[in-house]
Amino acid sequence: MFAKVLNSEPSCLDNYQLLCSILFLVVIASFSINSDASAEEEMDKKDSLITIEELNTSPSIVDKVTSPTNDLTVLNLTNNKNDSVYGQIAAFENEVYVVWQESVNEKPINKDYDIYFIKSTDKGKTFTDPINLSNNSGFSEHPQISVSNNSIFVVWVDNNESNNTEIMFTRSLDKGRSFTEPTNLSNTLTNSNNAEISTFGNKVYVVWQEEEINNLHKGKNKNSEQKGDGKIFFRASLDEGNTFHDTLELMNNTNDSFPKINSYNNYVYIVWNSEPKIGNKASNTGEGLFFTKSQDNGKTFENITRLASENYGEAQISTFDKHVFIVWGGSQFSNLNNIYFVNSNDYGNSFTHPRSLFENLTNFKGMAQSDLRFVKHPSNVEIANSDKFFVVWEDSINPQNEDIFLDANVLDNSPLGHIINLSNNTGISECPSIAISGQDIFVIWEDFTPKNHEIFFTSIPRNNK
Ligand SMILES: [Ca+2]
Ligand SMILES: [Ca+2]
Ligand SMILES: [Ca+2]
Ligand SMILES: [Ca+2]
Repeated sequence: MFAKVLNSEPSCLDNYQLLCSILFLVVIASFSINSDASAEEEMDKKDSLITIEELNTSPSIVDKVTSPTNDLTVLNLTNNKNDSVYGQIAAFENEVYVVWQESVNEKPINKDYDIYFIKSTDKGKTFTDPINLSNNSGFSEHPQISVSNNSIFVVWVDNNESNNTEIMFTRSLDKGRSFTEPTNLSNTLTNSNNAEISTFGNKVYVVWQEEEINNLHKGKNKNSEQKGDGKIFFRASLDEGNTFHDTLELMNNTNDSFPKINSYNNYVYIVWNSEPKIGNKASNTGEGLFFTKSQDNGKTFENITRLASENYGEAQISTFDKHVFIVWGGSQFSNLNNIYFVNSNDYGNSFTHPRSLFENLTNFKGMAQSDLRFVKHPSNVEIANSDKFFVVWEDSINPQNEDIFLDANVLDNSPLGHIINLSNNTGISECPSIAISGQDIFVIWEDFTPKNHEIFFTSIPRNNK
């Protein structure tokens, strides 16, 4: 689509454009899980929520940023000549689930991509052969995955059914052994993209961006980059994705939005950015980072609040019990040199003002910003939580290399340090996704070090003593 690439750093979008010579909207990987089992565990541990103070009192992070990496085992999950991109990960108990988007042929012409799924039953030591979830001739892209007990839910964007993009949905009720025929959740005449999914118990929630300009309009304005209004759409299922309620429109007049969603008990939380529109600088009330929540399983949503009006990017949201954590770095629209966050301890009724993760840390330790050399232009921030929140992101090492970092500040008494370079290789490593189950942290990302996009995987014990 018509993304403005203001950021010269490689990003998911940039590399993909280079490779495929096509334009499209990027969905940055995101997800987090809330299983019932972990929820109960989380209730017990709610008072151990990571706090700002805890973040500030870390020992030196600079010294520990790279050294532990050599101890990590990194698996190439795809290891083929096809274009393997946009991986997403979820975990439940000993099982690890991964979805990604891959070209059917070595040369990804004609946008012939499908959505693939693999699983591990041994905490990521071994994985099954892939299942093709989309298996159509359309451009199947940007999968998202969520898990609740034995049920796995996947959405992606596909243009197979019509001349615009739709949000496709499939589920597995048998731990990924089989999946249902995909169904069309959006079913609109306009482009439906940037989908995200959240699951809690037997409830399934999907949010996406709907775009006014569709392919019919494009026929009249070929090569036009003018965009119409965007909208934030939402659908809920209360029966494990068997049926979905009608679509709700949460906000209109948005622009280049990447809505994110998470849920806990009856609460549903949604956050999204809305970028400035060209020629519409006079009024900026529609720009920023926005939030709304539902207390009734997505039946109704409360007033929209603006969490940030500057230094905002593509956000991610995570929650457990009464705690809501929203974090963001830069995006292809905004080049931030920090990671920002807000948090709520009252079910999203009120949030802190935006704070920056590393500036606070720097000031506390008296470090110069230049010492934090691994925090240049963090982007594609992802978050997951169990009783605490874990953040991964990509950042630039040099113009030819990006790496994946994990804020492991919450690794209790761990010798691993506090910020870990997970990829630590020579090529572009990007688009991380993170999941937590029990004492294990699982991270995947897209890596071009093999001179071909592959999905890389690693796991880290939370308490590596
Ligand atoms: Ca590949
Ligand atoms: Ca396809
Ligand atoms: Ca559509
Ligand atoms: Ca790298």
